[in-house]
Amino acid sequence: MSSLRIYGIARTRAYRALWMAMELGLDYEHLPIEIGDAGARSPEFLAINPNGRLPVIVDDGFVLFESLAITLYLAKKHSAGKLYPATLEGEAKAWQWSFWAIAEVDRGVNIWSLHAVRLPPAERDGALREEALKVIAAPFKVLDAALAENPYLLGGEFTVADLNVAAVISRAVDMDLSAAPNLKAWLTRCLERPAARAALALKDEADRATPAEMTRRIARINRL
Ligand SMILES: N[C@@H](CCC(=O)N[C@@H](CS)C(=O)NCC(=O)O)C(=O)O
Repeated sequence: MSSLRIYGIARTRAYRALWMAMELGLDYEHLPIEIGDAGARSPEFLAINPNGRLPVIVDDGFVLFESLAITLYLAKKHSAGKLYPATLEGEAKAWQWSFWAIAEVDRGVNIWSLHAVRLPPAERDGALREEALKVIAAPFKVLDAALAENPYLLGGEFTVADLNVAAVISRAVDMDLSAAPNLKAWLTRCLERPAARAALALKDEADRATPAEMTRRIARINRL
């Protein structure tokens, strides 16, 4: 039995942890728990993650929630000096981009994707979609400029900083990104990595199997 368990159906932010685990070639067990009362809000799951949210990991008895804390932890544990930066400054930059992604673009991309792609067409709200695009326009410009000189966020190599930001905005691949050509090329580069493709395949499969009622519930729970 593997010592790492990743909880959360791949449609959710568990996709980020799955991508990192695959990138690292880890042996892990995936428990595709759903959101809501039968899954992440059940008493058994709340005993592991009292937030009732996904993902959470249990690594040899060590419990960790927050998707990007999970990817940073796994990268540092298994790939220090490679996927996880070797220097103090490199580490700080990886944190910077990770916190930036959560604070600046996570919610906007999620709102956009629900109201552009995931909700049934008749239930999409054009005003919310436009508002989300306005909110992410400035941070996307920042990201595009940061990628003007180098292929990856910390320089010449793909690191956990790229994985975290690309995973947070992965649903932006369906957007018109012509105003941000560096961002677009970098996102494609990141999402074409074999581990990203394998994790995305799980996510797409879970997306396809998600009934409209669940997508409505996601929008309702998260006020998106
Ligand atoms: N900041 C958290 C957010 C976790 C989160 O909101 N997960 C969603 C799924 S993507 C969830 O479990 N929602 C269900 C709920 O809140 O009941 C992280 O990045 O892990």
